[in-house]
Amino acid sequence: MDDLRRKYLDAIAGAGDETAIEEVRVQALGKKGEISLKMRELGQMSAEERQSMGPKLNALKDEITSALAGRKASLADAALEERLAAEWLDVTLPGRPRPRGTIHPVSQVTEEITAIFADMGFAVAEGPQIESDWFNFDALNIPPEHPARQEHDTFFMARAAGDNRAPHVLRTHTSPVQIRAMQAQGAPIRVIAPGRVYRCDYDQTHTPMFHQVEGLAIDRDISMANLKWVLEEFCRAFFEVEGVELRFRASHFPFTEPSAEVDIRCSWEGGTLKIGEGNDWMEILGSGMVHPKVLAAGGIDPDQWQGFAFGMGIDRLAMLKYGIPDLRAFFDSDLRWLRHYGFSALDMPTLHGGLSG
Ligand code: 2NM
Repeated sequence: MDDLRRKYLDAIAGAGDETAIEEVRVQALGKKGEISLKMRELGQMSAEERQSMGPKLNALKDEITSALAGRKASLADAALEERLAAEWLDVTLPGRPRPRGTIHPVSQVTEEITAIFADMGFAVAEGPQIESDWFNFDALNIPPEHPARQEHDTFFMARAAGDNRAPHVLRTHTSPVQIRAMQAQGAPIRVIAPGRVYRCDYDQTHTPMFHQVEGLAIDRDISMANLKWVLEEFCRAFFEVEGVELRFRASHFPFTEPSAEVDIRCSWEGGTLKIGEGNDWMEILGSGMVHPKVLAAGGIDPDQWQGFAFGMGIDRLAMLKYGIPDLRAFFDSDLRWLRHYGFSALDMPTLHGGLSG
């Protein structure tokens, strides 16, 4: 009995992990374990022998059981101590500096516009910034000799010497994205195309790269009335004022017929702009019913379908909404300016959460 006791207590003391402990337990107390077998032999002993051996074996079993549990606990303690020693944190260290960049007003306003039109069922379409002249002009009913081609201040890409095909251009509007969307999806369709556009023009109010968002809705019975509702709903949501009032003025674009420029009622009293009140009007966008030739260029049958389109400048909308006086500062990458006019990366605009936080 003493040999048995020594053997197993030594084995337990020498067990280095849980697997080793379990091995010792099976060897001693498992179904076919050495001590279990001895206890089974009690049945064949004389009553006298049984009376002396029984309690001793039971005591040995208890002692080994508690030695196993004790060893297990001390191994767990040691493991915890080791982790605590390895995984520590100096809470007196200084914090990391907050990131110093912010969301650019153009990005913020693009997200706001996208959220408003998404709520009205418009998907976002994207396309290349380098376009063929067919997508940028011809498809939009601006043939080679049309005066609008000159008015667009187009940047032309270089062709290899001897290549006499018409050069590609930096897109002068995002309309080619809408042509591509018509070709890819067909009708009915409801998309907006926000993005960078380029015109060779640089002064107080123009930068050679700026941002536009254009919208397109085509169905069997879309009318100018739908256009007016969509644009009014947009302005109410974007400028966050209930009483917006729009004025549609007859105009001309090659890609729409009829065409209208849209003004918003505002006041400049005291040098600050207020939208929705006052006696001034400010032009904010262009629009119209998509020209049949433009639908055809998009692969859509103009005898079956009709729709409206509109376009506006994102940079200018950002200046108006957030009181930013100088357009050129948009592209200076001045961190102090960004910290003043920029937005937190954490409050993305949603209609339910308030557009501009
Ligand atoms: C504007 C004004 C009026 C316009 C037209 C199209 C297209 F591709 F569907 F024909 N997209 N955008 C459009 C119409 C743009 O911007 C002042």
